[in-house]
Amino acid sequence: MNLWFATPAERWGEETLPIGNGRLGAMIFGGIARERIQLNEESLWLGDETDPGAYQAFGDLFIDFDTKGETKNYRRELDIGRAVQTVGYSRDDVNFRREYFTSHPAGIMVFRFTADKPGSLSGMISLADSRNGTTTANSNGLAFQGNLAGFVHSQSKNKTAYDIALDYEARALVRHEGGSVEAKDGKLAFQNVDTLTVYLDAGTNYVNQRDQKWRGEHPRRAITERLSKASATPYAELLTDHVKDYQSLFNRVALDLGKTSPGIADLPTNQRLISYRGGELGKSTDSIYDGQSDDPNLKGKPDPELEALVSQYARYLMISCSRPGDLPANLQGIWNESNNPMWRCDYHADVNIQMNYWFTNPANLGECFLPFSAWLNSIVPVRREETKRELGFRGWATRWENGIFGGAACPWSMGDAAWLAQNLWDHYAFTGDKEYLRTQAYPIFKELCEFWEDILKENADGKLVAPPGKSPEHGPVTAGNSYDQQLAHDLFTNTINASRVLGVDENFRKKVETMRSRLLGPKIGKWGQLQEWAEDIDDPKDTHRHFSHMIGVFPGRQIAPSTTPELADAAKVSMNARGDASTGWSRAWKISVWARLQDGNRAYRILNGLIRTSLTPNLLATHPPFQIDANFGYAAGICEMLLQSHAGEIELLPALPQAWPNGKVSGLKARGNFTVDIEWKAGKVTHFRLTSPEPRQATVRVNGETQTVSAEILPDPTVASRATPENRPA
Ligand code: FUC
Repeated sequence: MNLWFATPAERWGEETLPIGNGRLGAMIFGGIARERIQLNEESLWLGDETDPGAYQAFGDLFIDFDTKGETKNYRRELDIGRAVQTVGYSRDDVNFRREYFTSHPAGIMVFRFTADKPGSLSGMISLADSRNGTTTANSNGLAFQGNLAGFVHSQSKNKTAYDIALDYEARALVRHEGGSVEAKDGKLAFQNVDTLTVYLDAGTNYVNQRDQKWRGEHPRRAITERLSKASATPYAELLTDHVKDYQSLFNRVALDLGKTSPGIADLPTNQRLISYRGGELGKSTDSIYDGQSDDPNLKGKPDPELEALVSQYARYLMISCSRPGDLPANLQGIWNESNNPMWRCDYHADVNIQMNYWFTNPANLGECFLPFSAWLNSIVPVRREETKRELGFRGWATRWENGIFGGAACPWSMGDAAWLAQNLWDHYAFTGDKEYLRTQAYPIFKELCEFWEDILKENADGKLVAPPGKSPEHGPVTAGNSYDQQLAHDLFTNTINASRVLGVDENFRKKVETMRSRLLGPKIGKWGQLQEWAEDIDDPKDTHRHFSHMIGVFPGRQIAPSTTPELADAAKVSMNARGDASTGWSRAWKISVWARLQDGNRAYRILNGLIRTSLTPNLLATHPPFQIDANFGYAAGICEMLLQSHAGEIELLPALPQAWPNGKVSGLKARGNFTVDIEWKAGKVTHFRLTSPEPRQATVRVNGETQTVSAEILPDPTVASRATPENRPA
């Protein structure tokens, strides 16, 4: 459960190791003479209601240590079983140790520096605003504050200023044992200290309420309160509370895909990646993670523990960047060091944010999904207004790029909103939480159906088709693209089901049923492919990273080998033409698509290729600098390979590859709020268990045969699945 390195990180995003508590995040370099801790807070965004703006870096904490002598036994480590990062080394017979964590219960970050000989720590602490604001210091700590007025992201074309400018503030409180600490020129000098503890917090005045103009109280009061409370708590207690809170989520799933030989499992993570790829140990890893090329001549060493680690790492990352009450994970989760980040580090709604959240429920992190719902509900009023103003339709739509104030950019993309709504449906389908469905999801479904009612047009054959648009993000602008058609079908299906479950809107439901039956459906084209466009124009040489006509296979459920075998075969033809290699998130999606098409070996080959080519040494997925969707999409793929529940039954090991003949998994979730444990040997299920908080039965497919199984009653650990619209505290 560890990522570890024998050297400090040099490159942000590729070598630094992330920590976070949902709201606050940091990337830690672990430098010996200079420690750099790069800081983020989720709500530090530029933008307004007409432009997504961009997510911003917050600042950096630097610690310069007085160092003399030779450093030995350096080890930098992230324990994802406890969500604690450590750095250890020795010099002149003194052992130095650092510990870093971000506590969700205490709401702050804690960094502790110790040595086993008293008085060994001397140096200087600085705190820097990413916008060059002034830092003030007193003997207790450091602080900076500012306002985002005057900053504009380079992609915000017609903007010289945004209508919204958030206030922000960061504070570090410093405590020490032994020696002395004093303020000096906006920094803190520490001399002959035994133990140094830094408590850090940052925030903005953002609230997710449009009627409050997106701004609430200045963050200073909350920051000061959290810091004084945390610094008055014994360190051991802070740490214990943090680990307990983290493990209450993380420990729900255990995954064993087979044993790795100790010689490989013990390698530092960067070397382990080289071994996995079949490269030469000790060599630089640079050429490995270019995201595209995979040298088939390199025979990598099997490392099933790494394959499982990458999946559990996704759970670590999700717990660290998306907790109830927070904003959802953006393109980089919460970690970003740039004020002009790639793709605004935003919420892309034509696959990326949806992919971030595909695995949360299957991987038993239902609570971590709630920020997605809260964000989506918060932006609806803005989206509705712009839709009415520009398109004249009821309901709402969005565009590919989205921010936190409802502003969106790029062309209108009709299917995007229905795709976002699909995640909401899935949250209900997994948790069975009707209150959630009634308050957070169904109102969105209903309004989106009205939008589709307004935009669908009858074609010459009497079928309903979406207006001209793009199939993300390539090809011509045409009517009735599979992207839109499949998503309308999905939305209508979810709306029909939801209105039945809630016992509401019978007449409306009938109308939606009629619309669904009249939709132009999936078509098989001249080379046997599943058509991406209404016209039979797919190019068999097209290897574009998006393959939006597969939404019906995964994450949707319109096309499946058991229900629509011809369409499933056509999907295989298209996916074969698209090929396996692509950028990280595209590979990740392919794992799940092939798992749904029940080809476990193919899914495995893609998963293997993703690790070989698309992970940087810190196991984050590259799409320079990195993009977290592929980490999350990878975990979704593993879940789909081991368990599926979209087709009315729970299927165990639907796409198990030969590479994992023996293994076990516990704690995965199936639709209907079942928790599932599976053990297998020689590719066959040898033991399984279904639990549920309520007495209920399920049809379970085990080794090709179905059986009716009564679940054992077990309380549900998901504490916060009952969501009310989150009023995010400033
Ligand atoms: C979509 C993708 C790009 C990138 C961006 C953030 O536009 O096509 O590859 O992932 O989102």
